[in-house]
Amino acid sequence: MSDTRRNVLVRGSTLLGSLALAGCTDLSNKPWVQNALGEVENLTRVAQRLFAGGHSLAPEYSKADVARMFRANGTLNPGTNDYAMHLANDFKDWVIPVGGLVEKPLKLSLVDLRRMPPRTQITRHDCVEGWSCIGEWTGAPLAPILAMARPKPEARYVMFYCADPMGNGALDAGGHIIPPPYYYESLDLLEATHPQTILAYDLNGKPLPVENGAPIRVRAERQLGYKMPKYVQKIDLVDSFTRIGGGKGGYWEDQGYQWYGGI
Ligand SMILES: Nc1nc2c(c(=O)[nH]1)N[C@H]1C(S)=C(S)[C@@H](COP(=O)(O)O)O[C@H]1N2
Ligand SMILES: [Mo]
Repeated sequence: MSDTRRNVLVRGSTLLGSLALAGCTDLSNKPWVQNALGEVENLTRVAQRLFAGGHSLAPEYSKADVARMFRANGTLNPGTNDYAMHLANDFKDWVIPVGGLVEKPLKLSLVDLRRMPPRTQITRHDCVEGWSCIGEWTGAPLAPILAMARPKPEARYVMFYCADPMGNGALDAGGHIIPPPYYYESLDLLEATHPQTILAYDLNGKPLPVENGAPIRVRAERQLGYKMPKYVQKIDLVDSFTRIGGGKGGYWEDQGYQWYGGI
């Protein structure tokens, strides 16, 4: 690794440190943003080398196109005691660890995420079940977050683990409870570093409603609905997902949907 590259990385690694400091609100501060941008460019290059394709943008719409009520689908409330506690507490203790194959694991609170330079996008959501809906999403772009965590060279996919159990579980032949799987999804590094891939916290200018994934859901605008996990509680970088869950990269993929959910 060149010295310049190492310096960029070392400076980059202080980004979250300063973010986590109470009272650090100066995000327009130039070195912060510029270092982050350098990191993102490096990571994008790595992702484009690993996976064919580029970062063409999904269409964006105007305020006039936004649906009055954004439709909700799938889990509308995780319904667990743990989630109910976080909801009652305004998600103040909701912390998303970013780990796995990274040099610098992170822990992101909602305050951390809201302090990062935001992105707002008005986009059309397409569900495989045959409906679409246009909404305005605001959140923290994932690319600079991953750049701060510094993916190891082996990292290829970003796994998102959600707070909602899918179903009630079952009983095995011996009467033992088999717990239900939780929703999870994955994106490759190319999609994860796409500029329209954000950890969204607002829908139409207000904190995400529970039914749309409060407090944090992924928006990856070139993807079908099921590729955008709601209620995200943990992020992991991995080299392969074949040993995770049913091995197909996501809850719906394990039920037979295609892993590639590009539109
Ligand atoms: N955690 C979680 N994420 C999820 C789902 C879900 O059931 N649980 N459903 C998926 C599907 S199929 C769609 S179409 C969208 C629906 O998002 P919405 O409820 O905001 O419309 O979320 C996706 N992400
Ligand atoms: Mo969907």
